[in-house]
Amino acid sequence: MDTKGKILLGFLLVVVIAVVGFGAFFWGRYSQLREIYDREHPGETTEQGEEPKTEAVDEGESKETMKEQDKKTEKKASKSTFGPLAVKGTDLVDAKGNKVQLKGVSSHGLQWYPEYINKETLQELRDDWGANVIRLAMYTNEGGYCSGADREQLKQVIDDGVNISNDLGMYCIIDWHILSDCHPVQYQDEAKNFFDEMSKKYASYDNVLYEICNEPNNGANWDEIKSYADTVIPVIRANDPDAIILVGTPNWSQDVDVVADNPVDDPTNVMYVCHFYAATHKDDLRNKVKKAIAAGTPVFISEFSICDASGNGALDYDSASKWMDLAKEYNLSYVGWNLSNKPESSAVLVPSCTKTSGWSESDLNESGKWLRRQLRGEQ
Ligand code: IDC
Repeated sequence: MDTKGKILLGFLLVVVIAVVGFGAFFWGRYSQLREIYDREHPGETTEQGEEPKTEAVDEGESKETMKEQDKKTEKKASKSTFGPLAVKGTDLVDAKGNKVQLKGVSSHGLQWYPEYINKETLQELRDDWGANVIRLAMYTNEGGYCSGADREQLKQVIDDGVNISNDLGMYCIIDWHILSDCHPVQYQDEAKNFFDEMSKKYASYDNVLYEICNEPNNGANWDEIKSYADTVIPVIRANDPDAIILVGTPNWSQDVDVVADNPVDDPTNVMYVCHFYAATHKDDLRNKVKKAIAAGTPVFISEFSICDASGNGALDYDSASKWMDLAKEYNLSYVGWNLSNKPESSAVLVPSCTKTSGWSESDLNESGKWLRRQLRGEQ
């Protein structure tokens, strides 16, 4: 072969190698794209030789991102100690059906004492006191959410409470604290808007419980409360289908025994609230609780203290221990009133204690010492 021939052959070889190389590269890339497309479009096939649409790759990537986000949400939601809760029979249970008892502390009115809703306080309540739930008492009247308070500020405190408790593996009750407004229907529209917003925001959190009316009173009867509950519950369910919802009962949340004849329309994961103040409420109320449970009503004690019903006065340790026996016997959750240093015997801190954490025994009021011992399982 002469020189010209060699050059031509060399040139042809380079062209063949280039064609084969590019071919292999494009085939590889095509197969890769097609695989992604097929994975994201199961059941669909592209025509032989048809280049898969590039959107398939973009869509695939965005699905991946969504999956990643889902994982993050799941992670957030699964931090609480027992995972998502449910109601089975009259019991609060975890996802496997094991009985769960929530025990903890309620804030005082968030419009007055927001300073205790922070990480150090909640962590101390969890680690030193043994609490697994915090209740966020958001008054509606009394200068609260529906009577002049800065709503954004209150919602910020609630958001802190929800997120901090979630990070700590604790549960958190968002309490629509009606009291001097007596009838839940008084602020029903505000309640619907509020719970719509809360249940949208916290739909992915399994540590949030919604308490829709603290204590109906002054003649608010069960028909009225039930009609309110049947209005607010669907609002929550539209956003958060499984969360535990706590419904107050007539007579400052004492008449739990009237529910069984006419429970709320959608009773799934609903519990009914009983509140007691041990120095005032004794066998009569304990018997109502037993009667309610015997009739199949799930009861949750979302507020109590061992003083009298004014939130003040002498402590009744004997009645308190009877209540705790009842709670143990029926697996009732209970939340002690109140996390503040207000000069009243239900406050867990002495008035001179201005610390919001790092408490010593002498910082605790007598009811606070009792509650801490109780939550720690020492009595
Ligand atoms: C009390 C507080 C007290 C406050 C009063 C009115 O301890 O400092 O001045 O409310 O806002 C309830 C209520 C709860 C009461 C508590 C004691 O749910 O808000 O707190 N109590 O009276 N029901 C029965 C007793």
